[in-house]
Amino acid sequence: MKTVTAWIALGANLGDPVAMLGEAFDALADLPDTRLAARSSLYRTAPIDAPGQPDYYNAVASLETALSADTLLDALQDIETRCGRVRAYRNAPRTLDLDLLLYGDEQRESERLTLPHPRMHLRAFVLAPLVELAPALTIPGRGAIGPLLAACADQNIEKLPRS
Ligand code: A4P
Ligand code: MG
Repeated sequence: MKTVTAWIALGANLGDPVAMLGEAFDALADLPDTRLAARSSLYRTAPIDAPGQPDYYNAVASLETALSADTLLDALQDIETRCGRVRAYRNAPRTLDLDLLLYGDEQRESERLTLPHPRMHLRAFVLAPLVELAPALTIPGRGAIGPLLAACADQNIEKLPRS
């Protein structure tokens, strides 16, 4: 079976975010034709572009998957819905947000799916857990993640000990 490495961002800032991210990792591990290859530590992060919201908890996962990018996005949205996500408005606080960061080295742009994720290279809450798991990773069209993370030094994030 031909597989692709996909990277997923997990985020939550309502309810019990730590429990929610644990459930989300379990749901990713249960996806069909997919192996959960790695999961990062959790990070407690100050909200970006979402003033006044509670802190977020963020993490990333890497998958080896035989699903297409579109089918994978459908599956991520299914998990969000099962975990109680209501799409109120853009950047609304959320029980669970799952974004598809990278699907191999694919680059494409549409309203439904833009790859790489269009804001991932600007966000310490994505880049720090990626550096933890894959320090040599590059983002197609954007460059190496180490220097990109260094450019986000003003963003407040705290790595939590693994439980
Ligand atoms: N979409 C297009 N490309 C993608 C992709 N690569 N991955 C479309 C996932 N979805 C993609 O997303 C809106 C639409 O984007 C989807 O219908 C999909 O078809 P959404 O998840 O429903 O809405 P959203 O999460 O509110 O929007 P978005 O664009 O994902 O928001 P952001 O930019 O990800 O920001 N601060 C901290 N500290 N931590 C966070 O996790 N998250 C956000 C959300 C803001 N501030 C944050 C955090
Ligand atoms: Mg999202």
